[in-house]
Amino acid sequence: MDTTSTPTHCPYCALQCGMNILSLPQGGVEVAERPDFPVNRGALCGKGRTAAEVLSPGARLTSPLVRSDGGLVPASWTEALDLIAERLGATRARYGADALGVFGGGGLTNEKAYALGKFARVVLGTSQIDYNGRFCMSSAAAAGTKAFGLDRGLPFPLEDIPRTGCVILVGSNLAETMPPSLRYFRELRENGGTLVVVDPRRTKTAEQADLHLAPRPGTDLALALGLLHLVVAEGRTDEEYIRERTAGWEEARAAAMAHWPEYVERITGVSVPELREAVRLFCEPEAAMVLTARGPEQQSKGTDTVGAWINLCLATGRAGRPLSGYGCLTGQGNGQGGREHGQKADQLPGYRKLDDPAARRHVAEVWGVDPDSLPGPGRSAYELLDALGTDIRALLLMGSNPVVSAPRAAHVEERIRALDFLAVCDVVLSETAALADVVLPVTQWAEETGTTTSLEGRVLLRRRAVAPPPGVRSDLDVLHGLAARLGVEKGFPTDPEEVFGELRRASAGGPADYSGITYRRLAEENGVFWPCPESAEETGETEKTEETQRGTRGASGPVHPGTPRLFLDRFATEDGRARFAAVAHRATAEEPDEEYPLLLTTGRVVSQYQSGAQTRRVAELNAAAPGPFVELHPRLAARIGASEGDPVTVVSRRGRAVAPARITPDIRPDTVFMPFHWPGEGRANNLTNPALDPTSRMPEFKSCAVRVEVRADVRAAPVG
Ligand SMILES: Nc1nc2c(c(=O)[nH]1)N[C@H]1C(S)=C(S)[C@@H](COP(=O)(O)OP(=O)(O)OC[C@H]3O[C@@H](n4cnc5c(=O)[nH]c(N)nc54)[C@H](O)[C@@H]3O)O[C@H]1N2
Ligand SMILES: Nc1nc2c(c(=O)[nH]1)N[C@H]1C(S)=C(S)[C@@H](COP(=O)(O)OP(=O)(O)OC[C@H]3O[C@@H](n4cnc5c(=O)[nH]c(N)nc54)[C@H](O)[C@@H]3O)O[C@H]1N2
Ligand code: SF4
Ligand SMILES: [Mo]
Repeated sequence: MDTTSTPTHCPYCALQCGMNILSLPQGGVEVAERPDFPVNRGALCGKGRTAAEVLSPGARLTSPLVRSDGGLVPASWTEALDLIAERLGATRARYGADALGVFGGGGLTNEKAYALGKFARVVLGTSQIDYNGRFCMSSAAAAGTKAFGLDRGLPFPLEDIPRTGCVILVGSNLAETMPPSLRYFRELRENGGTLVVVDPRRTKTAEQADLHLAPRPGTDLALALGLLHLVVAEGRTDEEYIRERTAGWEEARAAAMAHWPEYVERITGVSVPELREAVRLFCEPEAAMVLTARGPEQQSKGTDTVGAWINLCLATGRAGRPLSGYGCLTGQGNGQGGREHGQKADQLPGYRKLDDPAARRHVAEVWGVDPDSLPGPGRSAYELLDALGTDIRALLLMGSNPVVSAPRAAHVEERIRALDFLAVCDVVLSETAALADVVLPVTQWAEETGTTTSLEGRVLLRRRAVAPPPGVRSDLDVLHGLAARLGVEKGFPTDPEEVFGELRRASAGGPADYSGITYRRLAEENGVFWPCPESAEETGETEKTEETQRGTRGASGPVHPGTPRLFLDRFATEDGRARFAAVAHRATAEEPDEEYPLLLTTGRVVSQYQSGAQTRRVAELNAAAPGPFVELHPRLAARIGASEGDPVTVVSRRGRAVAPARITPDIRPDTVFMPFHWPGEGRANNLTNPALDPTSRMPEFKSCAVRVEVRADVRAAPVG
């Protein structure tokens, strides 16, 4: 037998790097470069390179598990599915459909996300569904929808970055979170463009910047307003663009004018000369971009904050024009598609709204149900988790590990333990799966076919490359089996291409229209950017790009080429104009005080992924990033008597976490940082604040008030 090579994509982040999976003649699989995929051109980070290790039976689950005498014991699929259906049915009969919760994930393929949303509404009849994407880019999604009428993470492909004049990268550490993407920013600088990084830490990404602004966590809103103030004061606005393509400028302008540079300097800690320099770098070239990631978004004012950064783009004519625009760097493998097809509390497929009667009619027809039978919008992720064991009595969870990743995690863990019944589908025994009554072992990326939508809005085909081990079934199989047991025999196919066919019809005419996308096209074209209606004639939108030339004729007219670049002619609002946000600075939900004098912010390291459920099972990654740590500035360390490696205790109003000190001048002295990838005593989310953004319902992962303590027996001699 020869080695076979299958082109596919990485299981982890939203860059969705192309890779080849080699099936070796002696057995086993290897990840290899796939230089023909244009986004990463063969480059992979350590997580992608080692992803095949999680496929091995030693690392993962291979049998359903059922709780018995307090422990989890192997069971047959029939037993496990029967038990879940029976318990969900009994809970619904006793307490009503809304006592059933469903929690999904942005790592699930489009097909799974779609089927999960449909399962909740059609089979369970519950409104109580949401997913971990709420904790991810929901603030940017809300702000983008308000401003542009449409939320697609990047409204342009990454290949545009090297050709713009300046990029302001706000709260993204992409050198660690999407390493192959760094190439685009290097090329930008080689071409004479500049990079401005806004991060309270001097990260690996900030090291690449021409200018690094290090604001206090949670003050990006004031920072953006201060920059806009200077844009106006220095006469750098684009009045013609503002007149022709926007609405709401007067109010936004007045709000910015109230944010004097000296006032902004006091709030953010970024000096007035630095603010002026950022404005100069952003405004001098002909084109420029602002990109945000979790730093400014994971705040209880994340939506307003992103709105303020969009205002800066709009006031300077830098949105909906070639090589200019605002974009959000989506995080999870299918962070984009996962937010479009119905696993969100308020949503129907195609990015339709659950409370829109026309959307309900359209989707109900595709599903063959009465529109009135569809429940209304439910609760957001944290609110749903907070309600477990009270009005939500049973939960089906697929693709998330909230025991590690949810804010105020000890409380969330307690709520999960208070459930009458928990069923978890996962590839590994995650910390959350370990609490379940039934665990179902499911197939992973390389063992199943499906589509994901990358941070560029590019829909991609992830192909099956290897057979799963015996005993493992796909999430689609699980939903099919449960639906049948709960009386819905049809409508939950197990073939992903069939599910995608239905998703195309359900999304047709919606904001995220996939109806013109087929598996065949995805395989041939290295992905297709949505919106992509069935036929180019339907919209008359044929973009004048190479993609158009490639389009051939389909059954119902010319094939739509897909839409790599959005908003060039008009924004997706009713009148085609972008909307300024009228926003003003406000404090974080929890400002430091005498008892909790410091700010904690949290995030990621290059060698672990999210809750670590997958990457903590890979030896090479664990060797590189073995456990949590607390980053402290040398001045702070000296003041509390901590030396490098000392166990320090971080205390907030929610709880405490213990981890070794990592002392570095690369962080602000008033701020400490912890990565959130680990459970146990170093769990960063013991500390985080579930204060929610009023619009996006995003929790404040990026700032809460803490104090840091060193045990008396390890305390270093006081300095100075
Ligand atoms: N290695 C690795 N890569 C990943 C992931 C992973 O877990 N590990 N997860 C994927 C996912 S789902 C996501 S969402 C992305 C996240 O990708 P990023 O957003 O790049 O990751 P984070 O580390 O959460 O946050 C980025 C930066 O925000 C800074 N920051 C903290 N507080 C503030 C603030 O108040 N303002 C500003 N401006 N910055 C602040 C932090 O110091 C940090 O350097 O990464 C994806 N890629
Ligand atoms: N303090 C702090 N907390 C944070 C953040 C932060 O910056 N700071 N970031 C937040 C963000 S941006 C995110 S996205 C969340 C992510 O946090 P989680 O939602 O916990 O994400 P993962 O760890 O990726 O969990 C995915 C789980 O699904 C499993 N899985 C993978 N693929 C599949 C599949 O196809 N089917 C099924 N059934 N299971 C699968 C994995 O093994 C894993 O157990 O964390 C949030 N939490
Ligand atoms: S950057 Fe993201 S998609 Fe690329 S190899 Fe690493 S984890 Fe995978
Ligand atoms: Mo995320």
